[in-house]
Amino acid sequence: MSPEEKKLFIVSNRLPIMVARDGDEWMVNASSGGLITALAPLMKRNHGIWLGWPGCGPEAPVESLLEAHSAEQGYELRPVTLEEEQVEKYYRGFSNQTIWPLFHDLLGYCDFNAENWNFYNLVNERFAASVADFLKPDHFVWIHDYQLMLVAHFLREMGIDTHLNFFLHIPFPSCDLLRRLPWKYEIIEGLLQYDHLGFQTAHDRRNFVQCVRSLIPEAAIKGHRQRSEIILEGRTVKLGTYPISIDFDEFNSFARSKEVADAAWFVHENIPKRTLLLGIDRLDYTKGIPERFLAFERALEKYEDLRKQISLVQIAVPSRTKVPQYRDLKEDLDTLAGRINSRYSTEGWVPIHYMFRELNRTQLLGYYRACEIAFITPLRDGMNLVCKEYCASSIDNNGVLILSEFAGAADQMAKGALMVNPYDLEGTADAIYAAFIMPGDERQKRMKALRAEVRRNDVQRWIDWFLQSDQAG
Ligand code: GDG
Repeated sequence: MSPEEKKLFIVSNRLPIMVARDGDEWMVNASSGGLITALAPLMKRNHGIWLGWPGCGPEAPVESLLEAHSAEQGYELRPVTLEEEQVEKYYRGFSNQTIWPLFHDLLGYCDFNAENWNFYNLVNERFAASVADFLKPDHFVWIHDYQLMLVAHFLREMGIDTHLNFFLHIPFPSCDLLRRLPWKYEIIEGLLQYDHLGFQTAHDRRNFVQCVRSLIPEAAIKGHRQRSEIILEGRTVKLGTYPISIDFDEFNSFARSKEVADAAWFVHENIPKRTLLLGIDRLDYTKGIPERFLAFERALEKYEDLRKQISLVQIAVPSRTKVPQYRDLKEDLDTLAGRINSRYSTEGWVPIHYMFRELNRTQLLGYYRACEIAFITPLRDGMNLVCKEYCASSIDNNGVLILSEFAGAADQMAKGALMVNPYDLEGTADAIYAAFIMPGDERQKRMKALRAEVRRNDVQRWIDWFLQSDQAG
């Protein structure tokens, strides 16, 4: 049976919904985020199963809530409920305070805590047990992301030899960085229990191969241009590069709707006669928001003709608010935006419009359409879907994209975007000015190239690549 004929069985830390208590009642709320945005359309078509944490513990009547929601969504949602201590140590602890910063090259943020590691194992084992409960022979099992790197290991321990696929949404670090992790062998050996590993970029895949070469010298490595294979103890693990993307057509057509046009008009009506520079990110230290504010400040300092002519609109979506480093970042940004605004604001002009909130989809596309320049400068990012969504929504081909060279998307977008090193404030300030003065025909040429790239390599292509590579050879 080919992967296309099978039923998709997606496993991820979070379900695409959250169950939460509202007074005496339990509510199901749809969530947002890169993975959900990418997979939901396919799951609906395929009537698949999605297994993950619904955001609550075993006290919620989760089965009945999800049954109703599954019928609505068009695919089955299966919960792995977690106790608060598990969420604290597996998710906020090991996943988000060890793996997340380490894999984004930010060693200084890492907390290497043995108890959190134990909980990471325990919860991965629970996920594996739930997969085993629902697994059928016609399933194509596709496990996602850094929270669940050990699920295959525990399934193998249970004697399950089903073909297992994994996709890593975040970068894979260099060997020098991974070596700092006290549990590096367990992570690498655990990942090698999958049959097929997908990475966002060739760079991530090469980093993984280097780690295997250095830590497991008995592994044989065969290299291809797009793929590699690792042969160990008689098993072959396929490695591929699959840059994730978006549903181009969906953004392209929704961006033309009257409601989005109205939302875009509203944005400019409130900040009239300015060129708008847009940043939209989860509030996360990997996204380079303080550096972005400083580069913007440097641009105002260096290029006087930008003053009163340009404003930075930064939407910071609340994220991981219980992790101390995220709360600190929020405070730092509040101070920084306040300092820059007090330094430069004049009557009728505020340099930084900074909002700590989530937008609905119409507002999100309204901002994409209204803002003349997208300013997307992560210090490190697995891919970054916001930059692709901005291009797909730029229906008049008039937007300019400033993009960090450390986003996974840089490989595909470098030809049309103005590429920057977010640590280089001077160079980034110059890119802001270059975007501001860019002639219309050059904007059009660049944005057409970017839109063609995102249209060609859309999310369906990503899924096809992954499924077909799994089938090939
Ligand atoms: C991880 C990796 C990788 C954002 N603000 C709002 C909103 N969003 C949506 C965007 C986009 C998604 O959230 C963010 O995706 P990103 O890719 O930019 O970033 P992460 O959340 O860090 O995602 C990343 C991704 O996984 C996929 O593999 O690209 O590198 O870190 O879709 O539209 N949506 C709504 N309101 C907002 O205010 N509705």
